[in-house]
Amino acid sequence: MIKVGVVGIGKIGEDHLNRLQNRVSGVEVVAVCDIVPNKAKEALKRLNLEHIKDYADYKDLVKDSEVELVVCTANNEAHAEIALEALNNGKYVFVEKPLSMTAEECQAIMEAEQKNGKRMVQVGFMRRYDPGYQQLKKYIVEGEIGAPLMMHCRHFNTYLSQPKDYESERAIVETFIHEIEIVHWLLDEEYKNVKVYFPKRADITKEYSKGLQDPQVIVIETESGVNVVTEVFVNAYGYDIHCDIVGELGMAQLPAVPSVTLSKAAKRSTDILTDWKERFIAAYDVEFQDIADRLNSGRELNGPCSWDGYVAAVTADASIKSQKTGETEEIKLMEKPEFYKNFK
Ligand code: ISE
Repeated sequence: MIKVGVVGIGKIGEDHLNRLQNRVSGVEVVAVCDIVPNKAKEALKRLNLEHIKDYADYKDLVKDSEVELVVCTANNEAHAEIALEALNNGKYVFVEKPLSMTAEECQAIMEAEQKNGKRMVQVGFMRRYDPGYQQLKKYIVEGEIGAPLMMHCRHFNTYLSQPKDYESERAIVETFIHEIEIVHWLLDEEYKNVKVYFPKRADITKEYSKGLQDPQVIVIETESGVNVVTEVFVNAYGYDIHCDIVGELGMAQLPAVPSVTLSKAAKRSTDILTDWKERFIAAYDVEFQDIADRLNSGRELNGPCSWDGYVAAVTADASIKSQKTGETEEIKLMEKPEFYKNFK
């Protein structure tokens, strides 16, 4: 039984707490912590988990000798600090995406992990555990569509579902970061450069206080020359995720979320999700179950690792630079440490 401490009990933190305690087997949440007084307490009450220890300071949670795995769902800016504290105390750590806000912090996390001599970090990029993306990966690996040549992704969030101070950079670091990671995993090759285009701005952006550019079109070129075009639109008609891969022999497309067809008033329609949390709920369950099973049986973690978090951070930085310069920006990675070379 793996003993878990959850740091950060916001929306996704409470979700993970519930998932770990009620849906994943072989884990037990023994402690929680939130920087906002009473926030964790209220969540524990809602979930009927008042017996769980509630720390005011995450450092005390990390030091708790019962805690073996720290689940970090605090705000993005705090990820690196919490991950480092966990690693320096020899604890496994699951960090929600992004691993951290800067590539330098990701490097520090990798260094601290390596000092432990084994894989200790998993990043919450849950899409790898979604059956649709797994099928896409299988088709690529088995050569079903031949060598991939180009990709078209869409990451659409529901109209006005983001806070009014949402910024163009956040659309990269919080939203597009998923495509950065999943495409890197699907194609299994490094990126060369990125260019961000600003198409005609949606009128609704007038309501955003920090000059949000929405939508954005981002083009990544990989080392072998695959072109990956992603449309990011955080004020779209619903939560809609697309991923099409065109290869030399065929095309593979991520399926839409199944929904009953309603025929009425001489029309046929199907629903589109509106809340992103519903789209990958099952993928999160599978990811945490995999972590629990591996740790309980002494096997190594094998999901998105800190190197993947670093690649995502460098690519996000280059994308943000391109937003500002309007130019194609290079994606320059450090030499991959030996330690990470065998991880897929
Ligand atoms: C959000 O910030 C996330 O983290 C979700 O994983 C993503 O699907 C969503 O589109 C983002 O806005």
